[in-house]
Amino acid sequence: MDTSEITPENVYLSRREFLKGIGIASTSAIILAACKGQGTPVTSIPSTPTGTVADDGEKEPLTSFEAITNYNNYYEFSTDKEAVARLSKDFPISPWKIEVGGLVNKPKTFDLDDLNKFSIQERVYRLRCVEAWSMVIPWMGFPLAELLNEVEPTSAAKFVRFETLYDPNKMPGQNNSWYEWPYVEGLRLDEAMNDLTLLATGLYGKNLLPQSGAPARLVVPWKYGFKSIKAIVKIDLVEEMPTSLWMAAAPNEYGFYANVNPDVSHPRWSQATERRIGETGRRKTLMFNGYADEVAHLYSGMDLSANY
Ligand SMILES: Nc1nc2c(c(=O)[nH]1)N[C@H]1C(S)=C(S)[C@@H](COP(=O)(O)O)O[C@H]1N2
Ligand SMILES: [Mo]
Repeated sequence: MDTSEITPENVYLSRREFLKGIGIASTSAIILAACKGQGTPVTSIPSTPTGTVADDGEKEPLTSFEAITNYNNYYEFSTDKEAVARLSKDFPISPWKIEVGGLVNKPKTFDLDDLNKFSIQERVYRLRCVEAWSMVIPWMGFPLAELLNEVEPTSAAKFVRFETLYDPNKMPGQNNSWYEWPYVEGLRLDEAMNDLTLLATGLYGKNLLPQSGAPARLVVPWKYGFKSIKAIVKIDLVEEMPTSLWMAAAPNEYGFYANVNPDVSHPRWSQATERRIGETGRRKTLMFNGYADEVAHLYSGMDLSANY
């Protein structure tokens, strides 16, 4: 992850153009069902994507489908955000299996049919990359807790470890020996069980495209985007804190918790503000990316200034 996160203007397509593109009038009703606390989640289940995410009375428009699917961090394909869509176009996402095991009573391998049995909700979340840009994305998915409850973690399980597919023939970026592949991420079990934590299978009402982490990726909206691991093939319940790919690559820059925090700078840049893709100017970064009401209790007693 470098500092060159300037978004070229051509990435931006207005919502109006997007809606025209998929044949929905731009005057379509905005459906905001449940909005708790400071902002999000907006846990409505509309038939068409919702228009905005509420934030202290301010409306934050959805990032366009074009931008969400053409400006991607996915190092298995490229470190060039605008090349990922093209390079991942033919990545095979079916059949697929996610092996869930470790410290559980009922280990299970989920195929795509199994994943589709969970009831899919829409969740509009901010995504805040550690590089200081952000988007608002209408995800489709289900709480990870539902899947974890099905396998029954034992009392010894303290963390959840996630792994992306390892296949350098299909993911050419994995030939880059700067990183220890496969991509690995982790959460504390209570973080993984929080209702905000999603296993996402779609966005804008459609199945995920390869560049967005198809067929299933994690979404942890109060943490920097790198925690939201794509193309998951393995989920293990473990006792020890997992070492993520980014912790291994640059331990002085990327920690395990990676909670969005405007007061803790990255060693090479400030995290106080962010560039919202599709907008000019910058927005103030919010503590826990605006989800403090939902998750701050998970960290009571922790020194957040050391929590990068
Ligand atoms: N497997 C894998 N997952 C990943 C990444 C990656 O390179 N490989 N990049 C992360 C980073 S840094 C971010 S910001 C988000 C970007 O998600 P998006 O491309 O859908 O916006 O995915 C995260 N998940
Ligand atoms: Mo990121």
